[in-house]
Amino acid sequence: MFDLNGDGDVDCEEFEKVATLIRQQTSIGSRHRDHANTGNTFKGVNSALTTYFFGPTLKQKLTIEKFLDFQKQLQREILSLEFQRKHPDENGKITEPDFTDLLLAYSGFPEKKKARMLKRVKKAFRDHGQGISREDYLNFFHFLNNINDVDTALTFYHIAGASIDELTLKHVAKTVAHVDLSDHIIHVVFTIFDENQDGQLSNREFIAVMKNRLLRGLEKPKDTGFVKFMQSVLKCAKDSTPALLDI
Ligand SMILES: [Ca+2]
Ligand SMILES: [Ca+2]
Repeated sequence: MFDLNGDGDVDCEEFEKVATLIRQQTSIGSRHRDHANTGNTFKGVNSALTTYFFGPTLKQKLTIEKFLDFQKQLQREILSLEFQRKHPDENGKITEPDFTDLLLAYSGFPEKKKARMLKRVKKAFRDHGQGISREDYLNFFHFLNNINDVDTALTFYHIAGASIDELTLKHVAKTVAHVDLSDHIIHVVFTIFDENQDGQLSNREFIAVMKNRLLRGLEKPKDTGFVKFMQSVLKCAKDSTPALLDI
């Protein structure tokens, strides 16, 4: 989309053209445009980003590899910030209830339902909580990033009549998302989502919810994927370096 002259890379001019166009057409974009009078937040982040993508003189080209690498780093960074906000202990772990809180943040559940889930987790791990490490956390969200493939795989399990117990989830994570989830984090996830306590997760109990979580509450139909991405950059920048906004 950005490569206007079709040479396989994106240069700064191409990037600016498309970014401007998107800003004019979307609701999030216009909200930032309206900020222009009061400080123009968007432009500040944008210039930091263009310098990163195209170098200090803006002469470099942006390759697909560089962009994908940036996206991967950005995702890790945002997740790490979320994790850090829960104040990990001296072993670098957060509590099971804190993990639950992070996971349910964008679920769109009614407060009552969230409270019920949190209560279940608090009760289950009150005396023998092992905590959740940053690696566990990143692994789990890597798994969630592949939730659509996981959904497809689980559908096949349904057709075969098999149940989605803890072992099945572990197996699907490994084969579909290529990630090793620890037994503990799987157990915590089951404690959170197994509403009817039958030891199995139905699609309604888990997958549908996690697809929402992935969207981070940004699922407004008018906004494109790029704006979601820019919104994440903005959130990331705002959370990490307030000074960046003053550029
Ligand atoms: Ca180009
Ligand atoms: Ca169940």
